[in-house]
Amino acid sequence: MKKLYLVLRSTAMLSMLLLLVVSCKDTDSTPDLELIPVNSVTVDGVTISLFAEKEIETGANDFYWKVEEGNSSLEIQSFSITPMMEMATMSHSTPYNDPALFEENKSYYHNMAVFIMPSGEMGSWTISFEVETMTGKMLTGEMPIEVNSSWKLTSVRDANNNNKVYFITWLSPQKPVSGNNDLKFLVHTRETMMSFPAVSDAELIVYPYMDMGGGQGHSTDFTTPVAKGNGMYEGDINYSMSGVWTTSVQVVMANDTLPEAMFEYSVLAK
Ligand SMILES: [Cu+2]
Repeated sequence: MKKLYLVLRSTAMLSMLLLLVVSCKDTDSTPDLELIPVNSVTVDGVTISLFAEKEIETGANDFYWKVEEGNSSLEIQSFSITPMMEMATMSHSTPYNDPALFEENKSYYHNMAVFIMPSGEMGSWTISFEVETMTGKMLTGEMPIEVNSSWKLTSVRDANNNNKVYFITWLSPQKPVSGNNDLKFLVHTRETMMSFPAVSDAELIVYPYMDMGGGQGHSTDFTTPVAKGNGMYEGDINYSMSGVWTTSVQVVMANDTLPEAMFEYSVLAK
């Protein structure tokens, strides 16, 4: 009798534990996702809202979208966007992908956009969108956005191939600190004003350097970023000092080596 009681008791405890685990998982979601609202547009009673992790800037930006009718998420069939910059004599897009359901928090759709130019006197950015509802209704609209300039994007031209332009994006660290950091780059090229494919089969030559003045300077420990697909290159870097650093990046392709792209930025003390 006592044995049965113990078994029952441990079963009860186990299910309580399970319940705890399950409810922890349920109570949301993405505690480290801190988003700022960017803009929102309402079409036919459906509100499409854009959120981001930081002010939008040149280089890589994670976008989080909500599609809501009233105050609740609206189920949709498809969601596509096109970022466009209107300039005086021409217009162009930028490297981006379309929003897909954000698995970590399904009230959002997520995509990435790499802005190659800041907003300003040269031109302005809008994102046009097309959302298809479950009943097949197409909701289309345009959302103006402001893109700030940053140090995280550079471009170089391939003199041996019609001056084809390549965009090198500093993806990580977004906020460099002394000690260890992931070191990630994105590489894209431009086929047309609307098409900016990722360059996934290159090798990078990277050199971090700190100028100490008076002709003195030094590098630091790092591992060279290697291709991971979709234009992504991943390595790491261990900054030995805080202060101003430069990092040159050279893209080496099968038949060609591009000129050096240079990033200059501050490393904060940890
Ligand atoms: Cu432009």
